[in-house]
Amino acid sequence: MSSVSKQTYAQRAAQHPNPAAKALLETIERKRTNLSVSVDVTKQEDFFRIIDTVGPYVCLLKTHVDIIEDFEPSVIERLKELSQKHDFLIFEDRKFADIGNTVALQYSAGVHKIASWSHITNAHPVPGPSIISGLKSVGLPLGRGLLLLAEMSTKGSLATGVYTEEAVRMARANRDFVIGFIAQRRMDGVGLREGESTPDEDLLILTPGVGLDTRGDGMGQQYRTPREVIVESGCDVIIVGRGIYGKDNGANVEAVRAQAERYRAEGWKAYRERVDISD
Ligand code: BMP
Repeated sequence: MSSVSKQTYAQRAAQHPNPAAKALLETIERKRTNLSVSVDVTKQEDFFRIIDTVGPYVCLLKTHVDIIEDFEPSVIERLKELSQKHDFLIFEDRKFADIGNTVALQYSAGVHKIASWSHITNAHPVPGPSIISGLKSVGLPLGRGLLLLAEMSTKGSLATGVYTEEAVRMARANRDFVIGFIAQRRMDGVGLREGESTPDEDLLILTPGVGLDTRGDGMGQQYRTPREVIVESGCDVIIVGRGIYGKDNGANVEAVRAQAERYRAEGWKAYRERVDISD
Protein backbone atom coordinates (compact mmCIF):
# COMPACT_ATOMS: atom_id res chain seq x y z
CA MET A 1 0.00 0.00 0.00
CA SER A 2 1.14 3.55 -0.73
CA SER A 3 3.10 5.73 1.68
CA VAL A 4 0.24 8.25 2.12
CA SER A 5 -2.01 5.54 3.54
CA LYS A 6 0.68 4.76 6.12
CA GLN A 7 0.80 8.38 7.32
CA THR A 8 -1.34 9.67 10.16
CA TYR A 9 -4.22 12.02 9.46
CA ALA A 10 -2.27 14.73 11.33
CA GLN A 11 0.79 14.33 9.10
CA ARG A 12 -1.39 14.56 6.03
CA ALA A 13 -3.29 17.60 7.38
CA ALA A 14 -0.03 19.48 7.85
CA GLN A 15 0.85 19.06 4.17
CA HIS A 16 -2.49 19.39 2.42
CA PRO A 17 -2.84 22.42 0.12
CA ASN A 18 -6.67 22.58 0.02
CA PRO A 19 -8.33 24.27 3.04
CA ALA A 20 -11.39 21.97 3.12
CA ALA A 21 -9.26 18.81 2.95
CA LYS A 22 -6.91 20.18 5.59
CA ALA A 23 -9.81 21.04 7.89
CA LEU A 24 -11.30 17.56 7.39
CA LEU A 25 -8.01 15.81 8.20
CA GLU A 26 -7.52 18.03 11.27
CA THR A 27 -11.06 17.32 12.46
CA ILE A 28 -10.54 13.56 12.03
CA GLU A 29 -7.39 13.73 14.15
CA ARG A 30 -8.84 16.09 16.80
CA LYS A 31 -12.04 14.06 17.31
CA ARG A 32 -10.44 10.68 16.64
CA THR A 33 -13.11 9.72 14.14
CA ASN A 34 -13.05 8.87 10.45
CA LEU A 35 -16.84 8.38 10.43
CA SER A 36 -19.16 10.37 8.19
CA VAL A 37 -22.88 9.86 8.76
CA SER A 38 -25.23 10.22 5.82
CA VAL A 39 -28.54 11.63 7.07
CA ASP A 40 -30.99 10.56 4.36
CA VAL A 41 -34.34 11.46 5.90
CA THR A 42 -37.12 13.65 4.56
CA LYS A 43 -38.38 15.57 7.61
CA GLN A 44 -36.55 18.40 9.38
CA GLU A 45 -37.44 16.95 12.77
CA ASP A 46 -35.77 13.60 12.02
CA PHE A 47 -32.86 15.29 10.27
CA PHE A 48 -31.92 17.51 13.20
CA ARG A 49 -32.54 14.88 15.88
CA ILE A 50 -30.15 12.47 14.12
CA ILE A 51 -27.52 15.17 13.55
CA ASP A 52 -27.57 16.33 17.16
CA THR A 53 -27.19 12.70 18.26
CA VAL A 54 -24.39 11.63 15.92
CA GLY A 55 -22.59 15.01 15.93
CA PRO A 56 -20.00 14.13 18.59
CA TYR A 57 -18.95 10.98 16.69
CA VAL A 58 -18.46 12.34 13.16
CA CYS A 59 -15.82 14.29 11.27
CA LEU A 60 -18.13 15.01 8.35
CA LEU A 61 -21.91 15.16 8.09
CA LYS A 62 -23.28 14.12 4.70
CA THR A 63 -26.56 15.57 3.44
CA HIS A 64 -28.99 15.16 0.54
CA VAL A 65 -30.65 18.48 1.16
CA ASP A 66 -33.01 18.08 -1.80
CA ILE A 67 -34.91 15.24 -0.10
CA ILE A 68 -36.06 17.40 2.83
CA GLU A 69 -39.79 17.94 2.23
CA ASP A 70 -40.23 20.80 4.70
CA PHE A 71 -37.05 22.58 3.60
CA GLU A 72 -36.78 26.29 4.37
CA PRO A 73 -33.70 28.56 4.50
CA SER A 74 -33.52 28.20 8.30
CA VAL A 75 -32.52 24.53 7.80
CA ILE A 76 -29.14 25.74 6.60
CA GLU A 77 -28.71 28.10 9.56
CA ARG A 78 -29.48 25.27 12.01
CA LEU A 79 -27.17 22.90 10.17
CA LYS A 80 -24.35 25.45 10.36
CA GLU A 81 -24.99 25.92 14.09
CA LEU A 82 -24.79 22.16 14.69
CA SER A 83 -21.60 22.00 12.65
CA GLN A 84 -20.08 24.57 15.07
CA LYS A 85 -21.55 22.96 18.17
CA HIS A 86 -20.24 19.47 17.38
CA ASP A 87 -17.15 20.42 15.35
CA PHE A 88 -17.85 18.66 12.05
CA LEU A 89 -17.65 19.64 8.38
CA ILE A 90 -20.57 19.44 5.96
CA PHE A 91 -20.65 17.44 2.71
CA GLU A 92 -23.66 17.95 0.46
CA ASP A 93 -23.80 14.80 -1.67
CA ARG A 94 -25.16 16.67 -4.72
CA LYS A 95 -23.49 14.55 -7.43
CA PHE A 96 -23.35 17.31 -10.05
CA ALA A 97 -23.29 15.93 -13.60
CA ASP A 98 -23.96 18.73 -16.13
CA ILE A 99 -22.03 21.24 -18.26
CA GLY A 100 -19.79 23.74 -16.50
CA ASN A 101 -22.16 26.71 -16.79
CA THR A 102 -25.13 24.78 -15.41
CA VAL A 103 -23.28 23.21 -12.49
CA ALA A 104 -21.86 26.60 -11.51
CA LEU A 105 -25.45 27.89 -11.25
CA GLN A 106 -26.69 24.76 -9.43
CA TYR A 107 -23.82 25.04 -6.96
CA SER A 108 -24.14 28.77 -6.23
CA ALA A 109 -27.84 29.54 -6.66
CA GLY A 110 -31.33 28.01 -6.59
CA VAL A 111 -33.15 27.19 -3.37
CA HIS A 112 -30.19 25.54 -1.67
CA LYS A 113 -27.14 27.74 -2.49
CA ILE A 114 -24.89 24.78 -1.71
CA ALA A 115 -21.55 26.55 -2.13
CA SER A 116 -22.41 29.02 0.64
CA TRP A 117 -22.55 26.35 3.37
CA SER A 118 -21.19 22.97 2.19
CA HIS A 119 -17.44 22.60 2.77
CA ILE A 120 -17.26 19.65 0.41
CA THR A 121 -19.43 18.50 -2.49
CA ASN A 122 -19.10 15.97 -5.29
CA ALA A 123 -19.52 15.48 -9.02
CA HIS A 124 -19.71 12.73 -11.58
CA PRO A 125 -16.76 12.98 -13.99
CA VAL A 126 -19.02 11.98 -16.91
CA PRO A 127 -19.07 15.43 -18.62
CA GLY A 128 -15.23 15.64 -18.60
CA PRO A 129 -12.93 18.34 -17.11
CA SER A 130 -15.34 21.23 -17.78
CA ILE A 131 -17.48 20.14 -14.83
CA ILE A 132 -14.51 20.84 -12.59
CA SER A 133 -13.89 24.27 -14.16
CA GLY A 134 -17.53 25.23 -13.64
CA LEU A 135 -17.64 24.17 -9.99
CA LYS A 136 -14.17 25.52 -9.28
CA SER A 137 -15.12 29.01 -10.48
CA VAL A 138 -17.60 29.11 -7.59
CA GLY A 139 -15.99 26.91 -4.94
CA LEU A 140 -12.28 27.73 -5.04
CA PRO A 141 -12.63 31.37 -3.90
CA LEU A 142 -14.72 30.08 -0.96
CA GLY A 143 -12.10 27.51 0.08
CA ARG A 144 -14.32 24.55 -0.82
CA GLY A 145 -13.26 21.07 -1.93
CA LEU A 146 -14.64 18.72 -4.57
CA LEU A 147 -14.75 14.92 -4.68
CA LEU A 148 -15.14 13.06 -7.97
CA LEU A 149 -17.19 9.85 -8.07
CA ALA A 150 -14.47 7.56 -9.42
CA GLU A 151 -16.36 4.40 -8.42
CA MET A 152 -19.74 3.57 -6.90
CA SER A 153 -20.78 1.08 -4.26
CA THR A 154 -23.70 -0.31 -6.25
CA LYS A 155 -23.93 -3.65 -7.99
CA GLY A 156 -23.25 -3.32 -11.73
CA SER A 157 -21.77 0.19 -11.47
CA LEU A 158 -20.42 1.49 -14.80
CA ALA A 159 -17.74 3.58 -13.05
CA THR A 160 -14.90 1.09 -13.56
CA GLY A 161 -11.73 0.61 -15.63
CA VAL A 162 -10.85 3.42 -18.02
CA TYR A 163 -13.65 5.63 -16.64
CA THR A 164 -12.11 5.44 -13.16
CA GLU A 165 -8.61 6.07 -14.56
CA GLU A 166 -9.81 9.17 -16.43
CA ALA A 167 -11.50 10.43 -13.27
CA VAL A 168 -8.19 10.17 -11.42
CA ARG A 169 -6.38 12.05 -14.22
CA MET A 170 -9.00 14.81 -14.07
CA ALA A 171 -8.44 15.11 -10.34
CA ARG A 172 -4.65 15.23 -10.71
CA ALA A 173 -4.95 18.10 -13.16
CA ASN A 174 -7.03 20.10 -10.62
CA ARG A 175 -5.47 19.39 -7.26
CA ASP A 176 -6.14 22.87 -5.89
CA PHE A 177 -9.88 22.11 -5.86
CA VAL A 178 -10.34 18.34 -6.28
CA ILE A 179 -9.45 16.82 -2.92
CA GLY A 180 -10.18 13.20 -3.71
CA PHE A 181 -12.82 10.67 -4.59
CA ILE A 182 -15.90 8.81 -3.66
CA ALA A 183 -14.50 5.36 -4.34
CA GLN A 184 -14.11 1.87 -2.95
CA ARG A 185 -10.28 1.76 -2.80
CA ARG A 186 -7.16 3.95 -2.75
CA MET A 187 -6.40 5.52 -6.13
CA ASP A 188 -2.65 6.17 -5.74
CA GLY A 189 -0.96 5.13 -8.98
CA VAL A 190 -4.25 4.62 -10.87
CA GLY A 191 -4.21 6.20 -14.35
CA LEU A 192 -0.51 7.07 -14.32
CA ARG A 193 1.06 7.06 -17.77
CA GLU A 194 4.48 5.57 -18.55
CA GLY A 195 7.19 7.48 -16.69
CA GLU A 196 4.75 9.55 -14.57
CA SER A 197 4.98 9.56 -10.80
CA THR A 198 3.17 11.59 -8.13
CA PRO A 199 5.03 11.09 -4.84
CA ASP A 200 3.47 14.09 -3.03
CA GLU A 201 -0.11 13.37 -4.06
CA ASP A 202 -2.72 13.04 -1.31
CA LEU A 203 -6.15 12.42 -2.81
CA LEU A 204 -8.62 11.44 -0.08
CA ILE A 205 -10.88 8.42 -0.43
CA LEU A 206 -14.36 8.69 1.11
CA THR A 207 -16.25 5.42 0.95
CA PRO A 208 -19.99 4.71 1.13
CA GLY A 209 -21.44 1.23 1.20
CA VAL A 210 -20.33 0.51 4.77
CA GLY A 211 -22.30 -1.71 7.14
CA LEU A 212 -21.51 -4.10 9.97
CA ASP A 213 -24.72 -6.11 10.08
CA THR A 214 -25.78 -6.62 6.47
CA ARG A 215 -24.17 -7.03 3.02
CA GLY A 216 -26.85 -5.27 0.94
CA ASP A 217 -30.22 -3.47 0.93
CA GLY A 218 -32.12 -5.29 -1.84
CA MET A 219 -31.85 -2.17 -4.07
CA GLY A 220 -28.30 -2.65 -5.38
CA GLN A 221 -26.38 -1.21 -2.44
CA GLN A 222 -23.42 -3.36 -1.33
CA TYR A 223 -21.91 -3.11 2.16
CA ARG A 224 -18.41 -3.81 3.42
CA THR A 225 -17.09 -3.52 6.96
CA PRO A 226 -14.98 -0.57 8.22
CA ARG A 227 -11.97 -2.90 8.39
CA GLU A 228 -12.37 -4.05 4.79
CA VAL A 229 -12.67 -0.44 3.68
CA ILE A 230 -9.94 1.21 5.80
CA VAL A 231 -7.34 -1.55 6.18
CA GLU A 232 -7.78 -3.75 3.11
CA SER A 233 -8.75 -1.04 0.60
CA GLY A 234 -6.82 1.90 2.11
CA CYS A 235 -9.76 4.33 2.23
CA ASP A 236 -9.80 7.37 4.56
CA VAL A 237 -13.40 8.02 5.63
CA ILE A 238 -16.29 5.59 6.10
CA ILE A 239 -19.74 6.87 5.13
CA VAL A 240 -22.62 5.18 6.95
CA GLY A 241 -26.33 5.91 6.62
CA ARG A 242 -28.97 3.33 7.52
CA GLY A 243 -26.47 1.27 9.52
CA ILE A 244 -26.66 4.12 12.05
CA TYR A 245 -30.18 5.56 11.92
CA GLY A 246 -31.92 2.28 11.09
CA LYS A 247 -35.30 1.69 9.47
CA ASP A 248 -37.31 4.11 11.62
CA ASN A 249 -35.56 7.39 10.70
CA GLY A 250 -33.54 7.31 13.89
CA ALA A 251 -36.55 7.45 16.23
CA ASN A 252 -34.65 5.66 19.01
CA VAL A 253 -32.04 8.22 20.01
CA GLU A 254 -30.10 5.85 22.25
CA ALA A 255 -29.89 3.22 19.49
CA VAL A 256 -28.59 5.86 17.04
CA ARG A 257 -25.99 7.03 19.56
CA ALA A 258 -24.86 3.45 20.21
CA GLN A 259 -24.46 2.72 16.49
CA ALA A 260 -22.57 5.96 15.88
CA GLU A 261 -20.15 5.14 18.69
CA ARG A 262 -19.80 1.57 17.37
CA TYR A 263 -18.94 2.65 13.82
CA ARG A 264 -16.62 5.39 15.11
CA ALA A 265 -14.74 2.85 17.22
CA GLU A 266 -14.50 0.32 14.37
CA GLY A 267 -13.31 2.92 11.88
CA TRP A 268 -10.70 4.29 14.29
CA LYS A 269 -9.44 0.84 15.25
CA ALA A 270 -9.03 -0.02 11.56
CA TYR A 271 -7.08 3.20 10.93
CA ARG A 272 -4.73 2.48 13.84
CA GLU A 273 -4.12 -0.98 12.46
CA ARG A 274 -3.31 0.49 9.05
CA VAL A 275 -0.82 3.07 10.25
CA ASP A 276 0.62 0.75 12.90
CA ILE A 277 -0.33 2.75 16.00
CA SER A 278 -0.34 0.28 18.85
CA ASP A 279 -0.44 2.35 22.07
P1 BMP B 1 -26.58 3.78 3.30
O1 BMP B 1 -25.37 3.58 4.24
O2 BMP B 1 -27.87 3.99 4.04
O3 BMP B 1 -26.67 2.72 2.23
O4 BMP B 1 -26.36 5.19 2.56
C1 BMP B 1 -25.28 5.42 1.70
C2 BMP B 1 -25.23 6.87 1.26
O5 BMP B 1 -24.08 7.05 0.42
C3 BMP B 1 -26.42 7.36 0.46
O6 BMP B 1 -26.66 8.71 0.82
C4 BMP B 1 -25.96 7.31 -1.00
O7 BMP B 1 -26.54 8.34 -1.76
C5 BMP B 1 -24.46 7.52 -0.88
N1 BMP B 1 -23.64 6.82 -1.90
C6 BMP B 1 -23.60 5.44 -2.00
O8 BMP B 1 -24.28 4.73 -1.24
N2 BMP B 1 -22.79 4.84 -2.94
C7 BMP B 1 -22.00 5.57 -3.80
O9 BMP B 1 -21.27 4.99 -4.58
C8 BMP B 1 -22.04 6.97 -3.70
C9 BMP B 1 -22.85 7.58 -2.75
O10 BMP B 1 -22.85 8.90 -2.64
